[in-house]
Amino acid sequence: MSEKYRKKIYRRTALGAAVFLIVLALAACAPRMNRNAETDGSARQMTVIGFSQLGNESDWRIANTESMENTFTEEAGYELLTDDARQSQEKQIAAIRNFILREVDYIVLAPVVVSGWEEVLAEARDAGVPVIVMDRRVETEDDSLYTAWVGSDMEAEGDRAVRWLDEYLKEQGRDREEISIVHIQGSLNSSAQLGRTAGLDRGLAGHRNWKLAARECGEFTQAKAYEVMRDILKTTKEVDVVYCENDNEAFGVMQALGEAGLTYGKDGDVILISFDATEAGLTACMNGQINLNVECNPLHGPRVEKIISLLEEDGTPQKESYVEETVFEPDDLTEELIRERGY
Ligand code: GZL
Repeated sequence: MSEKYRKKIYRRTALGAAVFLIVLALAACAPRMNRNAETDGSARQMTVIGFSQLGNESDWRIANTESMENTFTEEAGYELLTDDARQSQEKQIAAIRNFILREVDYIVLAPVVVSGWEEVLAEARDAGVPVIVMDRRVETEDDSLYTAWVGSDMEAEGDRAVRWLDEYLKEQGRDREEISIVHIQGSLNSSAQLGRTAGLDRGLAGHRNWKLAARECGEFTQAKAYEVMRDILKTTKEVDVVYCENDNEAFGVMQALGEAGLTYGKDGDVILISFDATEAGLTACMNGQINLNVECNPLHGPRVEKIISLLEEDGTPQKESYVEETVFEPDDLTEELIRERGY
């Protein structure tokens, strides 16, 4: 081999090695597409979940996010990408598109409102990314746009509250007197608000003596519920019942009622009904500040994982899975029971 040719071979080999090292360095900086988690030297295939969470507006929502984070851990073989949309559907849609680009294995969506999802869900379906809808519902003509839904029957929750109020007023001998009801709604056009409102509306339609004194949106938050209840009480103090669509709204309503000199709960002037049955909500109920707390269970992490595990084994999950739920009155509750419930 001539000296000239040997040098040529040497130069090419050195150049090739240099290019290889540069590519290696660039790959190390590339976004994480590698799905293998190195643990004790063995590579393991990770399942990547893109989770579009609607916000962190309430104790319920925080418990729901924690349930997902506690379930989809690296130890369990998952990479969980959580996006908090802060109540914005636009942000949720952008997050879903980002998850598609990142080629996640599954998308979990907690939708802030029921409508406006067709286009982005079709993009996910066409990209071959299964979407599991969790908690609130999406309304769509084409149910091929999502693989499965798991959550609560919000209309049934509303009906349970109305049935309880009917029986409670009968026990109190007040089933013939005019009952003035203030309704503090959750985030409008969310399936939670639509369902719980539908339950109350059926109650109002079925009881001629029940009158709707006011209906305002409390956005599932304590601050907004306090604000709207305070303003309602400036126009009337003739309030027999306040129907709050979640615990955080109930806390705001309590503050406004107290400031207006009205008592509430088990031995108070005003009957207080709430939804969620969070730890703080049940504690208030146990203390007699809330007359009825309707359970809405946020611990969907394990329920979503069951769906994903089935899909991983090429199984077909149930299209819709409803969570079994109950209601709580003050005498049903102890600190131990509340502690054991996990949220
Ligand atoms: C209900 C859930 C609602 C809760 C609120 O499933 O979507 O949203 O009732 C939460 O506390 O903000």
